[in-house]
Amino acid sequence: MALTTNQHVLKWVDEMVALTKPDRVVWIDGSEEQLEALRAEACATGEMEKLNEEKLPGCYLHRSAVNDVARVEGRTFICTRNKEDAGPTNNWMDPQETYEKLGKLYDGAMKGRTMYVIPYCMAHVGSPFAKIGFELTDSIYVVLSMAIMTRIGQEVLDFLGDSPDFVKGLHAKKDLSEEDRYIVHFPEDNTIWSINSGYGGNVLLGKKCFALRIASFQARKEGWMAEHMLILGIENPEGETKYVCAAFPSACGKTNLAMLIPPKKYAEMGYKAWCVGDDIAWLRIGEDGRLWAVNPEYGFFGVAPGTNAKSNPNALATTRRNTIFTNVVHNLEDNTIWWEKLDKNPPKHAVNWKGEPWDGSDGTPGAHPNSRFTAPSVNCPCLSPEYNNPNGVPISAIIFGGRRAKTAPLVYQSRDWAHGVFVGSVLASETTAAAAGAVGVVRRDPMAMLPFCGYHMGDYFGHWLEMGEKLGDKAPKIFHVNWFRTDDEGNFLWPGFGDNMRVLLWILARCEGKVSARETAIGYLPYVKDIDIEGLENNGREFTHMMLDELLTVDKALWREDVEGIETFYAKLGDRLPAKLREELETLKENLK
Ligand code: OXD
Ligand code: MN
Repeated sequence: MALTTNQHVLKWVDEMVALTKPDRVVWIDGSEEQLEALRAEACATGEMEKLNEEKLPGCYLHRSAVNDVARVEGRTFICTRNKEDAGPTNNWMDPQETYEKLGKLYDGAMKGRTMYVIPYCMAHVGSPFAKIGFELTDSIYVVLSMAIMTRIGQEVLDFLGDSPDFVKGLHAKKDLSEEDRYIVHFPEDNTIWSINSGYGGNVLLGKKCFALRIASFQARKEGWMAEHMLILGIENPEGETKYVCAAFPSACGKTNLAMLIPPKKYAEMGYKAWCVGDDIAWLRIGEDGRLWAVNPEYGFFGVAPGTNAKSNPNALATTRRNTIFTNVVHNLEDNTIWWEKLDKNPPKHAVNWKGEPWDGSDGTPGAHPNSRFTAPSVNCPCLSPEYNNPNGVPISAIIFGGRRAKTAPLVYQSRDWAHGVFVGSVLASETTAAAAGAVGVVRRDPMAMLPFCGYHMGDYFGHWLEMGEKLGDKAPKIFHVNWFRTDDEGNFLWPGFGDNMRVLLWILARCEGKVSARETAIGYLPYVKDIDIEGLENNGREFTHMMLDELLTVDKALWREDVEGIETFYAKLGDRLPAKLREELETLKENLK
């Protein structure tokens, strides 16, 4: 039975039912009874397996199809009426043609199946940031995952009332055909269509599809920002907390930074770190003129392999209850789970991510490298007390970061907001052995939004510049960090992890005007004396001022090479690239002479 009388919702659901022809339609009210019945049903059909209730209470294992294990950027489209509006960094298809073409694929796609109607809210129900979406899906895994990742159910419908302002998401698993797999966005119609996938990033439509691609488009129209950023609070011994947002391309330790554990020395002094979000930030200018951020999500969809008691104890603790694991190893000895680098004891009697018997002896990984946990935010031991504040948290600094072996120093500050937008716009990271293809290739990923910006990147940079003008002197300061500089043997020069806090403290001191800096060709760099290295070790050796000095050098020849890459990237954006950013590039070139 429909749970709303909203005619806009009912009419659209009817149309989608007529198209996909499910046997049954079930509205998700968000109650524990309903979710528990769905868990039982998923276990009965083999879609999920219940794990050891004592060791992992409320936890389940799911395996996706082996041809369906990651986001598919090549099959992801932005369908704006005018092709130019999607820009050169997005795949584009004509909206009308796409509705027709995909309409044929959806026709009868849910025959013999159940359609679940999930009302969900990104950000806190009732808050100024809140945006409502519906996902129609034929997958119980999606329903249960959305129930972790977003706020769902009756309260969302009550908040929506009769409004037509909601995002319409349609997902059908169909037959998981790779050739007919599509993740398409119609930003001008607030619509998302996903078909032939069951993998989280393609089918949990509240996340990348809505909270980044559609929301970035809405944000430009409405004067706010939807960014691929973590939100972290640092509390000092006096009990004052300052917040930063940070954008990193994938494989740069974003979740680790979001859940940072202060080094012992700082913890003893009374410093604390608080996680507000690990992936997405929605930012608005508050009544006080400052920039405020919320995490619109309700859970974490994190990469499992590499998560362990040393790399990220908070993330590990977050996954110990009410979590869905996807494509990890099933340890049959005690009905628990395992993944590479969880510990040094792979189970002897286990099933790998493909569902095959596995004991690790053939050298193949047991968990898929992109295997995931879907865990409720409330589980996180360092979750910020402000996480549930509907007004969000005020942002002091925005940090961009990439993986650069040589070029970028440990940290630098932009000269002003426009220069900071330039720094974000040319954000780049070098490929690692974790991904297929050559290692060390520089990939430009502006603001870490390359696969997630729902419109033309040039216009997106323009929107950033406008936000800076509105914020004026209340704008957060913008920084760039690089935890990944290496020596000539490829060893990391900086210990990273919790010790990144030492760099964050310099950043916050800069925001408060408490520390000076030296001006260089690329921006402001710290004086060596201003980053605390007391008690710091790297690779078992004492960390010295000389090492820090090396991390804070700017090699102009390398930067001149980088400028060539920037020019190629900017050329791609054509005349929608704001003139201001071209000027910033000219200034950099001049400074590097
Ligand atoms: C993610 C991603 O899964 O950025 O968060 O790819
Ligand atoms: Mn992400």
